[in-house]
Amino acid sequence: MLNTVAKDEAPAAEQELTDGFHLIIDALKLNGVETIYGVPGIPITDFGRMAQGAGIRVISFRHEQNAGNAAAIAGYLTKKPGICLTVSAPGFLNGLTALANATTNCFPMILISGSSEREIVDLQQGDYEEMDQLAIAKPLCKAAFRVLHAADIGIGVARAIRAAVSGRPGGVYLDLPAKLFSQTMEANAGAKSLVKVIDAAPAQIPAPDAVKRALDVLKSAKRPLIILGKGAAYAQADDAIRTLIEKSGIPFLPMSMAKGLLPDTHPQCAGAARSTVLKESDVVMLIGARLNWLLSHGKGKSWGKPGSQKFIQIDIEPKEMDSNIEIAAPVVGDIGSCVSALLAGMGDNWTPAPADWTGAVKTKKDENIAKMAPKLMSNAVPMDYHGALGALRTIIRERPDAILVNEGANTLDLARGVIDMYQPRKRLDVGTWGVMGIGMGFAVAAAIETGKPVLAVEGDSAFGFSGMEVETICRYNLPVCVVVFNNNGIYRGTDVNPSGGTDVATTVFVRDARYDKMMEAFGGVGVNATTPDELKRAVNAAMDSGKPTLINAVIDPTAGSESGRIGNLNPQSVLKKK
Ligand code: OXT
Ligand code: ADP
Ligand code: MG
Repeated sequence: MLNTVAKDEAPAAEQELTDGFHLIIDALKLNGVETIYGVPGIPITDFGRMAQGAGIRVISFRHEQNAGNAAAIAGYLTKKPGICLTVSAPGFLNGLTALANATTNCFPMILISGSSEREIVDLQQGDYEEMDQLAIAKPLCKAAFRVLHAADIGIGVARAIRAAVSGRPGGVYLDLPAKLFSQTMEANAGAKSLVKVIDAAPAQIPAPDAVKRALDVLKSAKRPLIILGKGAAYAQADDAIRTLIEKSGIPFLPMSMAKGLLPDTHPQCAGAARSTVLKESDVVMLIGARLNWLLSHGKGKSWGKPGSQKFIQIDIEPKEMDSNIEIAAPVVGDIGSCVSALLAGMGDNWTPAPADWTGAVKTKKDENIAKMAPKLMSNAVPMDYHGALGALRTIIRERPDAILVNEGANTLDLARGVIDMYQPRKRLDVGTWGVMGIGMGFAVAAAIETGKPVLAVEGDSAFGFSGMEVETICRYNLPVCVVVFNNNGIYRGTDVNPSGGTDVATTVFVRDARYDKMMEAFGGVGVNATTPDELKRAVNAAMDSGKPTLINAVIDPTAGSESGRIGNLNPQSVLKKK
């Protein structure tokens, strides 16, 4: 509240006033917002200061995309919308990639941007950072709102929160024109205009006949499979999901960010028998996972013969059903409610999955694990991916509550297979879009939201997209250890310019760069690691000390493959190569 007095409007007693700045802060605090991720500047510099003064933690980044990614993953980790705050036009656009990525991944976040004067923007008269931000944000997020009057701030914030977390979570844009911040209104009326959102993400109970249909399909299965996606991890229904898996005895395949929902070392985990279970299962139950490209759209050579597999899908979004193939048993609702209903319907005499099927899955999985084991012992110098990842795998086994952030191509795909996860929501990665640049934003928010140590395993290219945020990590003294897998480039460091010209190849970086020096520049710890043993010691020291650390892990530049494990998605020219 303001102490300012509006003398003209105070007839008898002086009126106490509030303004847009205070109302926005009060509305956010009323709804439990504790942290804002952003970049200051016109017109939100004072807002950031005042929010900090009012006890909200305001984390300033070097680039809005990283702040946006931080907000998005904060939303995923907490089930509350993460808040990103940016300036107008260019700052807004920088945050927009993260907002779109959050929406694509079903992470709840709110991008709040200051904007220029409506009257000038709408007449296109060339205001400072002029842009019709609301119109631009709309197609890229779940909902977009603009607040023009101080009296509507409470409703505007409430609508943004509800839109972000209810139903399928996603990104929401909230446009706050500069004039709004200094608009005043009578303080009591202002306080009354605020809205505390009750039951922001209401339970969505599945229809009983949908549950029965799903159980009937499941009962008929000879080779059932459960696929757990990041929606299942997000739902925080960990105990119910574990009970469902164990009671049914069905092998489960975790999608990348669902790894650890049940430990990867769980006897029913089929992560190491992926191809086999996708191809040979006859009933597949999807829990919070979409049949998108990451599951080859549920058809084609990764799957069984057309018509040989039936799908049950649990999802909060009805439109997801039949998106790619026919879903025999759609179960629409929130995962906690759906899984509980399935468990209740299974009763006490459920027959577990047939032993010949679970045995076959186990055999394949043991085979693949045995095949990988010797590679993880590799002490080759320079390190290959498996040698380096073998060291990191041990560290996560010994520190299962650490959060693993992972991006890159080979660095991503190989780490996903090698590093077992043991606890839910501990693996954060490039998600549905395979987007590079999430690394440091995710790492900062993971440390802040959970207070746990963070290990960010980054390809050298991937790291470059958000690398400047090592300063942010040092500034807030966060327990983040970044390991840059430095193979001198994108996929490999050995490509040559096909023209024979003096420019290096398009995928190649400065040879033998020392990324560790970047962390040292800001007072953190930098280490150059050339062997798995050095790498392991440096990561353990970082995790023990909690000091911001960057380890430049020197990786054989010839070791990677084009696009990691998704090289098949690269279009090929049919013409003869020049
Ligand atoms: O069953 P089979 O026999 O098939 O075996 C499977 C498992 O059963 C088995 N497995 C195991 N065996 C033993 N033990 C264990 N524990 C185990 N676990 C599993 O292993 C195999 C493989 O299992 P997996 O991995 O589960 O299965 P698979 O077949 O790979 O799964 C398919 C997918 C599609 C689900 C999976 O591959 C996946 O999730 N992929 C995600 C890929 C992805 O998103 N990649 C990132 C994008 S690549 C590219 O676009 C890049 N760019 C362009 C760019 C991007 N992305 N963004 C922006 C903003 N701008 C540009 C760039 C610039 S990557 C990139 C940088 C790359 O360079 P870096 O330097 O950063 O990285 P390096 O490559 O390291 O140099
Ligand atoms: P993955 O990439 O791990 O396969 P996706 O992002 O494709 O996962 O799918 C997540 C799915 O989970 C989305 O379809 C989303 O609607 C759904 N989802 C998210 N939260 C919930 C929830 N609480 N209850 C039910 N479904 C949810
Ligand atoms: Mg690389």
